[in-house]
Amino acid sequence: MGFSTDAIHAGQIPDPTTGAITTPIYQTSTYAQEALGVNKGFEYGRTHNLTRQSLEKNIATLEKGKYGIAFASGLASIQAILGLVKSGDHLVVSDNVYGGTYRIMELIYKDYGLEFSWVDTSDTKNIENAIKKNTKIVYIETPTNPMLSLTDIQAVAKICKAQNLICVVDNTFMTPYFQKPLLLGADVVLHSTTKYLNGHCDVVGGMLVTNDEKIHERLRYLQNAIGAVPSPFDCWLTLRATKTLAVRMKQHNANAMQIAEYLSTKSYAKKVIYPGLKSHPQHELAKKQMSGFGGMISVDFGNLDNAKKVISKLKVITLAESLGGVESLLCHPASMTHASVPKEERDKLGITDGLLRFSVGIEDVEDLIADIEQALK
Ligand code: P1T
Repeated sequence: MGFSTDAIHAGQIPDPTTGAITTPIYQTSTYAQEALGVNKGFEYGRTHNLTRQSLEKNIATLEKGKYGIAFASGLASIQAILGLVKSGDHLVVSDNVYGGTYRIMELIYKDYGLEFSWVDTSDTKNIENAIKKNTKIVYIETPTNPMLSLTDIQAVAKICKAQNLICVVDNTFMTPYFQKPLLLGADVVLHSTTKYLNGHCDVVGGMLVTNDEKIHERLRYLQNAIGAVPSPFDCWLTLRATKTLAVRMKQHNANAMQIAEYLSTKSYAKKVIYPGLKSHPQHELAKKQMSGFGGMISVDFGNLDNAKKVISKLKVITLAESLGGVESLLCHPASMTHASVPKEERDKLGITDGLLRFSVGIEDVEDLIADIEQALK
């Protein structure tokens, strides 16, 4: 089936009682059992929920995976990934990831005996050099948040296969509409469904997708044992949202391309980073492993004062954490999403005080450009 047909139908179960076309919100914490050990396959809300199962099947289908495992947030799904390894194990991770990913690994799980090597995974040699005897996982974000640096998923998956390592790809920025890591050889795809998959800034959620039986079994166990599961209502909202993922992503992409091109002509913008621009150092890789460039643009305005001026003048584009919603948002990574990354690390990565990250929404692009134009003036 085509992407949109799957998005609209996969995992959707007409209600067996009434035939309701929309999967209901099974808002229940438990289920009646006919006798001891006799039930309909549903025992307790943390373990089983049909709205959640529908969402899991839906997103797994879009990612070309067999199994989807839903979580209460993107970070809860990252916690589950860390449950695939144990104290003394080592992970190689992209040096520029979402600040919260850095925080849970370096500032929390390191104290539980996990080791992390933070490397620039845009050069796969750095990954090979960082792999040690106790390495179990290579974890990449591509494009990275917020520098939009790319990693060659196929090349990393090949390294992982050869050395029996688990390759995890955070596909939050691209969504399966533009990038399918499992088809490129990755073992697990990770999402903050808070972002494009839900797309309306009204749900916090996470999802893991895999084709690997054993990894699925362990993740399913962790989902229930840790208990960071999403509510039935949040699953229902996200299930509703994936139906329009294709049309939204096309518009995010078209708007972002136009805005990135517009910003590239403005001298105020010292550096415009967007994988769709020829000036992006990995534009060729972007064309190879992605079928679009997404809705995220990062712009360096030179210094904090300039960045503050832009922030204060924008009217339609709103200053806020998060991304991937229909409304355009603006973020100052150094003080917001990446505040838990030490300043010297941020400086090394290019997350300067003058850097602003645009999550380009699907409003009329003329209005967005007019908003930016009046702010730059
Ligand atoms: O916020 P949460 O749903 O827990 O997802 C965490 C997460 C994971 N991976 C990526 C690439 C992310 O961008 C995020 C969350 N990011 C933001 C809140 C942000 O504004 O960048």
